[in-house]
Amino acid sequence: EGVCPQSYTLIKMKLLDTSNKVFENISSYDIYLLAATLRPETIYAQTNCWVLPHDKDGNDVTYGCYRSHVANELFIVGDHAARNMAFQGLSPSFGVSECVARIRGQDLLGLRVASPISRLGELRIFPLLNIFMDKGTGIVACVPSVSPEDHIALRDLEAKPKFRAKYGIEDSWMEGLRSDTVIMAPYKKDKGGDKEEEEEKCECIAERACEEFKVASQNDRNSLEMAKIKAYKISLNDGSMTAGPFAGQRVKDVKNLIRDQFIAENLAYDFSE
Ligand code: A2H
Repeated sequence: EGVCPQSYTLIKMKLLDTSNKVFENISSYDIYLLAATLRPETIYAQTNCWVLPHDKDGNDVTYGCYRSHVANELFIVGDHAARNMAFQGLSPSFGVSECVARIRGQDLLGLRVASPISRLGELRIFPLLNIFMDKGTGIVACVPSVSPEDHIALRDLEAKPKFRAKYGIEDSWMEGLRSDTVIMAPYKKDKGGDKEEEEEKCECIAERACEEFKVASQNDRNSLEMAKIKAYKISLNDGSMTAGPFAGQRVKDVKNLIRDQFIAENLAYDFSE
């Protein structure tokens, strides 16, 4: 961090529910949430969007509503991202970011966004407590079939009615979310004592990795880290696409083509920090 630049893709998601009075001063704008991802090719299987409602001490977290490079358009992002975006063509003028309103992460929970890349098309915003506001945009696209962090956070939310209630997430919003898949890869797991390996084709890579490393909740940070490394490697190096126009092709070969296509279609932006 700091030394080595990170290259993200920002996925553009239009906010659909803006009737709440927290949006009253900006309701004439088209408002987009931007999620930062290293794996744009997985977004076909995005199931929801994550924001941070409060920090570790329970203090409210806020996002800025920043004017974009296009008239009448706002981007909801963390302030750290907004500063960098102003130098990357994503603000009204070079180096200048203009925040027209602030919105609490908490006030975004449960709202719907359009995610035209995802198979679901319309998604809800859910809380994730492991978001860093100084990384990416502070908004994350949830792809539970590929990302162990996303899988386990979604499962925690599903399994804990009190947790859901605390953030106003309705039970019916959780239905069927985890079944969407996008990458198939051979999953090899050590059988235990001997060196023999079991190999199977797998489309639920994140779930398998969480099982293998016995990740019980999103608070199991050590085992989750191992699951993340394994799932990341397998899905990228050995995976093939099962969704989208490049279905059947190797992830490695088409990853950048898919990203470039999203950018050409104005569904995503390049972003580095
Ligand atoms: B990735 P790195 Cl399918 N705080 O996107 C916490 N996590 C964040 C974040 C933030 N502020 N901003 C982005 N991220 C997540 C997809 C994905 C991702 C898949 C598999 C692995 C994976 C869907 N979620 O990341 O610290 C985003 O999740 C594994 C590392 O900059 C982003 O890519 O290396 C990744 O972490 C960026 O992490």
